[in-house]
Amino acid sequence: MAGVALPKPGSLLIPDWQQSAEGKEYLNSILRKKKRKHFGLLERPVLPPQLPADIANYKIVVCGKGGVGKTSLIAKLAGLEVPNAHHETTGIQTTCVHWPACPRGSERPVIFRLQFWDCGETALRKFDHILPACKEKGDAVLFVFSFTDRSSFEDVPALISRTLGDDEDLARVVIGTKLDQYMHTDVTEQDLRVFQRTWHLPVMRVRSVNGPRLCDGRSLDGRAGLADAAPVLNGLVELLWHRDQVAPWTLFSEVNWPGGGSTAPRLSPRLPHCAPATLRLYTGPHWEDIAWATITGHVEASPIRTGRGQQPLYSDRSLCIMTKTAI
Ligand SMILES: Nc1nc2c(ncn2[C@@H]2O[C@H](COP(=O)(O)OP(=O)(O)OP(=O)(O)O)[C@@H](O)[C@H]2O)c(=O)[nH]1
Ligand SMILES: [Mg+2]
Repeated sequence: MAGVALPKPGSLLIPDWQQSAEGKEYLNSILRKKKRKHFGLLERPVLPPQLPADIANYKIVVCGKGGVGKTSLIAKLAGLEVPNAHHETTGIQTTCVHWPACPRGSERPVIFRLQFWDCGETALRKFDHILPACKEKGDAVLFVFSFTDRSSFEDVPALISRTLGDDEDLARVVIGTKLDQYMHTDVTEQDLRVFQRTWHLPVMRVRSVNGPRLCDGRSLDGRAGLADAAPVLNGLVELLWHRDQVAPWTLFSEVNWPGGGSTAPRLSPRLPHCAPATLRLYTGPHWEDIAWATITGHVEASPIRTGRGQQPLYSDRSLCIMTKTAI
């Protein structure tokens, strides 16, 4: 299980940005009448024109022993009602969570669109096709254990080996649930320190319990729920951002482009033999994916495809061309 260089919390994304005046405006896009808004697969938050944002999509697989609290964790992050009783998740259940955050040095916040794939253990055991389907184009796997069930914690290394091969490049994150059940805790902080020293994996802790309700006594208070979920969501998106934006890229070449502008220059760099690859260019605070291409030593990266419509995209800087072998 390879260890990855982890970002220091707050080193890539502005900590507590959601509590700033600007951050609160972006948070409003995922709230409606004080409740959390829920988005279907094809929906996204609607932002007024004065609040520009990029959208970054990630697929996150959630696995762990039956009853540890996978479904409850996702419900808590999505602002849904956390189930009081255990109902086994049969098959795969997907849930979309949107979370705005702001990279350091950037004027443009990012809406992280996290698509969680919750797979029950029985289904995984019963049907061989479920795990590959979950991992396909996945970005991270959350390995969930419960603080009240020591065997679920001790099984985490084996669970990781069962789920991912050494060559699979999804981020690995360990999450301990039921932190509120401290009277019944079976896993100590010392256990977690030893685990982290041994495996070099990020470990998060959660308590997936319903927060306060609105005056109607029924609906969950969306803003209070967001405050509860913020530490986990911020930790998760910073890891994903690091993995996506910083870690795997190697500098291939740099192009001097003094004028900048809204149309990109023609680039036809010679690439090393690493086909297929993604080209990526650095334009100040952002990385832009500019092309997917099957490369046989040569790639045309023009016209450059970006996710930002017609706006001028590039500042007066040189372009760094980064390559990444496709996963
Ligand atoms: N107090 C407390 N209870 C929790 C927490 N997380 C989960 N639970 C409870 O644990 C039980 C099982 O939670 P689920 O989320 O259904 O577990 P699961 O991992 O999805 O289970 P499977 O779908 O069978 O794999 C439920 O009764 C939850 O209410 C937590 O953080 N604190
Ligand atoms: Mg479940």
